[in-house]
Amino acid sequence: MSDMNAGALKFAHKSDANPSCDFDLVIVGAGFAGMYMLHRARGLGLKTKVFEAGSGVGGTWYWNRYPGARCDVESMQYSYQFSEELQQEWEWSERYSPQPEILSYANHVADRFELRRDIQFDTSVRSAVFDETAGCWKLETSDGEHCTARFCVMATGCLSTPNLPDFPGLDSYQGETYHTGHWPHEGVDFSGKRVGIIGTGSSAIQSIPVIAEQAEHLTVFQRTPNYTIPAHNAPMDPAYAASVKADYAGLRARAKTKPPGIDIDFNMASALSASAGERQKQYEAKWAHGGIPFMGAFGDLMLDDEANDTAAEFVRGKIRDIVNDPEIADRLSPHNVIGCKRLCVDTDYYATYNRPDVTLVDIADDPIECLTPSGLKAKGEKHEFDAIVFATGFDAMTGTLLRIDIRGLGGISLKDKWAEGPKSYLGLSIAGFPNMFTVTGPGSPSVLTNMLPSIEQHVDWIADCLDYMGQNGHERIDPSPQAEADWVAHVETSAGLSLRSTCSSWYVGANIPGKPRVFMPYLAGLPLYIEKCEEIVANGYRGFALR
Ligand code: NA7
Repeated sequence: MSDMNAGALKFAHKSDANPSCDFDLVIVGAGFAGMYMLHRARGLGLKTKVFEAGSGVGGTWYWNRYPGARCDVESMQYSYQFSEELQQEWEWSERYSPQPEILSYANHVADRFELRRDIQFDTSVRSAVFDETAGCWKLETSDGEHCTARFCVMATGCLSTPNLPDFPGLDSYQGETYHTGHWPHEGVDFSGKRVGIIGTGSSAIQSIPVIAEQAEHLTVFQRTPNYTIPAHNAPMDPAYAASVKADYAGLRARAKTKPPGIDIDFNMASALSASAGERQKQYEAKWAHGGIPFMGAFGDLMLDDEANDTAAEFVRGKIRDIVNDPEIADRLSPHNVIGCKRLCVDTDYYATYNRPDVTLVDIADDPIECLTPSGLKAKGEKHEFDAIVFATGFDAMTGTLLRIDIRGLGGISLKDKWAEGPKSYLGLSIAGFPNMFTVTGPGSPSVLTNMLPSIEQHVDWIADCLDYMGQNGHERIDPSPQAEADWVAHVETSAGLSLRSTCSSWYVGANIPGKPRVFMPYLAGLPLYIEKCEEIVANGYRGFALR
């Protein structure tokens, strides 16, 4: 069914290049990255196997089933573009897709391209060790199975290892507990229950209004208030969907020219040069449009504190307008840089605090003391709950990779190599770990962009590289330590140019105790990143040792 690789050259050397390996390629993870990698690998004729910890495809969208879970990128853009037939035939029902629909889409793709036969579900990879003599990656799975592969692609996702803080007394709590990132498949009915939720990040902001509708009482424990912009979600406008489909290639091409890889309007004018009236008009228009494009209101919002604060103050004004109790509105109002932590996109979040059955507890200066058998203790007060929801985020970008015992040349472990922060070349490969690739790894734009186009760009780059190696008889690829160090320095310099790197977010690992504080994603935007990737290829894979 593939219409992408119809004309692709077959991999010249296949497994006969190294008959001592069981597979040409092992892919870890069957989310959107792993699925597309498998599809491309098949087009190259590679003998490929995928290991997936879940019982189905979809990765993050398989696990994150909390009430209200929804993508914050519009449906028409949060989808694969590698197959024109696929993007023409799939119908999204809402402006922003809910999790179940994204998961249905992932399953549809798996069926349509017959991916399942090469995916082993319910299996995580425990270790991956490079055997220098055989030139194979040796993998061990959670079942104690072993296999070897010439190449290994880590498609392990950026938000796939939930963070459950080590609250004192955690085990003593007798009620139900849930983590937004690992939600029960059968769903949860909170009717008639007293529910506590810890955290006010994106997952909490999406789930709080929905849980509040159900629960007898909901208590929200907020450590840091967050900015959120209304989604104004609605059923998909058929005329809009048709207009996109009439020129899908045009939309995709425009998106590639924008830093976040999303076709949205950016006003490059300075907020500070505009009059107060012009600013208000522009922010109102962006608020009415909804979602992440709010940050495209002015060109200097992420460059200048004063400019940023004009947008922040606008949102604080909206909070004051929406929330009836001025004291609660004040508690909900963030005073850090807007857009520094990932901007949230919501449906009725602030208005939910007008409900008599919702309580906001500010724990900014007074952390949760402990969990108790019947609830938790905070600010000296005991709260009793039938259920506690941990909306406490993820060990993002590196957490999943570092849970696997990955060892490269000389037996060096990735954990040791990354002890002071992740180091990679292009976010795609790691010096000393030959023939291993990461999709949307640290050092790539990944989480700062629309993930699906970024995933496709990475996978295409990796697949083209494997093809090139096959055509040219190369056995091994490894970035040079110098090229890697230069890229790490470039990623760091780019981060320093934006206000985005100035706060304690999961982008810098601040949410995980002991995690090195390094701004992990590449901040210079997708267009520049693509340009650099292409330039490196055009120069004979500059920075890589190929042999
Ligand atoms: P986030 O954005 O990391 O949010 C986690 C929330 O949990 C955040 O409000 C944290 O407060 C809070 N948190 C974490 N640890 C604690 C402890 N120990 N005590 C109290 N509160 C805590 O994760 P999400 O799942 O909401 O969203 C992740 C991404 O998914 C999001 O950016 C989108 O890309 C989709 P903090 O802010 O650290 O003070």
